[in-house]
Amino acid sequence: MKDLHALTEAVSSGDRQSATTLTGAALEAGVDPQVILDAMIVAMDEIGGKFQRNEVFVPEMLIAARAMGEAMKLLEPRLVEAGIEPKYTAVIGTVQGDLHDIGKNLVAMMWKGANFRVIDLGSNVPAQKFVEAAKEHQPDVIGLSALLTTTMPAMKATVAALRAAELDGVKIMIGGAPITDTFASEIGADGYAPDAGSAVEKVRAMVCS
Ligand code: B1M
Repeated sequence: MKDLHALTEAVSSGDRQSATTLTGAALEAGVDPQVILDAMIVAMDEIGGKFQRNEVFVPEMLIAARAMGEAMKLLEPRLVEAGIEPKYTAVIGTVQGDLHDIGKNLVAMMWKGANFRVIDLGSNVPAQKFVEAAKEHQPDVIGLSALLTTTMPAMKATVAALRAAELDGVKIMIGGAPITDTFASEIGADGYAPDAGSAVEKVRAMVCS
């Protein structure tokens, strides 16, 4: 449908006004809310891919996510009415001792854009709080972020606490500037993503297969 291509384009270019107007028009025209949501997810996938290839940067990602967020205000009540809920849940946070949250927020936004329910615990999050949130929300994936070499041990301790809690089938993804694949293997995480675009691909590969 022509207008949904326009909606994808509006979200990926961060055009909030058009994204909202086109979402309203599609709802008026009786388009299935899931189909409208899918058009926005395509947009977030596009922008995530461009970010990975360094074709766009943080501001473009932020304005695309904001455009989707605005359009979602119209769409969400209709998704709820139709009984359409995100299939997967993620808990995310920056580990204890670390106040950096810009990268973590980008990953959270991209996961929301991929239609995950995201519970964001914020920054400076103690291991025990991740464990409690995991028990409460039964997520499919837990994302840990760290930006300081000095908080990498807190990430290791958080993974250990989550493993000790024996949570059923929960995957753990880690990321942040000093984090590597090798470190992820060393501390027993299930995966690592270098940026917010790859974090979407990785999370889908981890939990949607
Ligand atoms: Co801080 N800081 N900072 N800082 N800060 C760095 C990280 C640093 C590299 C600066 C430097 O020295 N060149 C350095 C760390 C050195 C090191 O450990 N090797 C540093 C330091 C030392 C500090 C303090 C100790 C400074 C001081 O007080 N002496 C202090 C620590 C405070 C604390 O946390 N306890 C501190 C404080 C701060 C501010 C509060 C002022 C502020 C943070 C504000 C905030 O986040 N709300 C800040 C900032 C802004 C930075 C820099 C400039 C930018 C970080 C950032 O937001 N990048 C940073 C230097 C730099 O990077 N140029 C620096 C943009 C963001 C989009 O990228 O976070 O890497 P990033 O996220 C990426 C990926 O890493 C990945 O995806 C994101 C998007 O692509 N990713 C994930 C992140 N999390 C992921 C999770 C995933 C998957 C991917 O799965 C779950």
